[in-house]
Amino acid sequence: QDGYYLAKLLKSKNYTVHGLVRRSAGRHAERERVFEYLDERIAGDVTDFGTLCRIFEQHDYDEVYHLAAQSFVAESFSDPFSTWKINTVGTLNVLEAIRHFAPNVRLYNAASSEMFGNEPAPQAINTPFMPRSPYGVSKLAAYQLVKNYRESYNLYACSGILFNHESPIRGEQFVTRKIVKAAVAIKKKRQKELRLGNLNAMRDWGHAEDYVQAMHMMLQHARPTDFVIGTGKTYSIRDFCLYTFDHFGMNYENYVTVSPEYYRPAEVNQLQADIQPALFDLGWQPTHTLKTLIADMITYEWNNS
Ligand code: G4F
Repeated sequence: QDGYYLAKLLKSKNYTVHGLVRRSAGRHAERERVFEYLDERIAGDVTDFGTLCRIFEQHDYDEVYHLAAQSFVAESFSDPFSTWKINTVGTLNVLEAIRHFAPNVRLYNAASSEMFGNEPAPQAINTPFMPRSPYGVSKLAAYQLVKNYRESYNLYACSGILFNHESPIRGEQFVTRKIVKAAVAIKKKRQKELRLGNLNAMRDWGHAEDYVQAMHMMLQHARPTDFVIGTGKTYSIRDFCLYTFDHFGMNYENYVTVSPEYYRPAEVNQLQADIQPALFDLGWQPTHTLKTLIADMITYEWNNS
């Protein structure tokens, strides 16, 4: 999702865009679509240090956006080892390869609001980090590595602590796409119910198309600086269901059931970004509200399912 919107943005600014793409046996339409704006696909994997070194040795990049991750929080509880390897060792590989072969590159690292855990909302850049999942821990370690490399080796390396960001092409396991997909399928009489986990968790949801603008702006900033990026608003999963089903004149309570299988061993209860520095120091602001985000997701789903 983020790679797609970022490549689209960079192409609109006349960049040449290369994408590091993991080899995959299958080719399905949605996966292919995300490559639409790439000038070149470079086969590779962030867990493979040798390949990264070779890539940075052979190309003279100006900017690097490190978005590669095992980004599904629930999966990190069932597979913490690969989460750690991809998210933390992967970031270390990128940093080491840049340090040795491309020390003048500007690096953006995708950090996450999951790093805050249950610290009280709103969360800001100086809020303590208390992650509640192997995913959050892996992202926090990567965040600290980026900071450490910036300070130790004078690299232009910074992290965006991004709150949840969604879009029509969000992965289907994430709760927003799952809800939108189900509401459309129910309206089209292809599905009868939707099983979810914790409806009371609250998230600060923005549109990925807005958030890639912030990534780009961070790399144009005079000094490498970490920023919190969100909308500053928070809503529950229940609210998201209510607005989505309401779009079709349906009451979500008639279709949504709570199933313990979707509960996590530990939950992050409420995320809400303090976006003052993003507004005033970075000059970025979101253009979407939760309702326009949901409308965009519904339109796509309705036309493509
Ligand atoms: O959509 P989610 O899976 O996203 P989550 O866990 O907040 O993580 C996302 O945002 C992070 C930024 O804060 C990113 F770093 C991360 O990579 C990812 O993009 O779940 C959102 C909430 C959770 O509280 C979860 O418990 O929805 C709750 N939920 C309730 N029922 C469910 C479900 N989540 C999923 N995926 N599926 C359910 O059925």
